[in-house]
Amino acid sequence: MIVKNPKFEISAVSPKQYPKNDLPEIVLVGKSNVGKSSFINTMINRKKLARTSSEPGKTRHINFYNIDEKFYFVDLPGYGYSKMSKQEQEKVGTFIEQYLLNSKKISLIIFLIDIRHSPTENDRLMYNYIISCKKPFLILANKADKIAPTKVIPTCENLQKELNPLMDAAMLPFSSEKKIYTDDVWDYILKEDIIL
Ligand SMILES: Nc1nc2c(ncn2[C@@H]2O[C@H](COP(=O)(O)OP(=O)(O)O)[C@@H](O)[C@H]2O)c(=O)[nH]1
Ligand SMILES: [Mg+2]
Repeated sequence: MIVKNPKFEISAVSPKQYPKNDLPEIVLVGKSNVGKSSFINTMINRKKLARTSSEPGKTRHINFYNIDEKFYFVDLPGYGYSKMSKQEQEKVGTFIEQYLLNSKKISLIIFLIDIRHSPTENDRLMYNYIISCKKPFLILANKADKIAPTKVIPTCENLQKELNPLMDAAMLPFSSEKKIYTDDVWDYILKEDIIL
């Protein structure tokens, strides 16, 4: 898909500020630094629309990016930021869960993990939470540029087995660094009628 006019719309701190229209939302979930904001920039082919690098001061902000008035990419705060107190991390977790639970417009949850590592404890908690939301979701094994191209598919399969032994969730590799696999993700989004 060619994105023509992506716009940053709002950095919401409370549900009152969420956009008041019926556009579907594609939500990015994953630990801090896994590449959520980079994913958005890569998909829309813009360098800096979504702010990258973790900002611990902005952990309660949900950023809405309006993509050609067709749908939103929603950048949720990352969990597991190591410099944050446990208490603060728990608050972030609750904040993320509240959004996932209450938003009626989520059409896809994109769950990012790092292709180089086994899912963390927090990843597993979040994965289980996402399953309990009963909404469509896609797992992306990000930073695929960091491993040899021939290892990408077998590594994805292993990660999928670890996280989802039934292997019934869709999983694709991704790399913002190399900007490969973007067509696969667009194909998935369009094929599954996530956006119309
Ligand atoms: N090698 C590589 N680095 C990436 C990739 N995606 C993101 N990064 C880097 O990882 C860091 C965190 O990315 P960011 O998008 O801010 O992560 P977020 O906290 O999940 O939003 C930045 O330094 C990015 O340049 C990727 O696919 N490959
Ligand atoms: Mg980010």
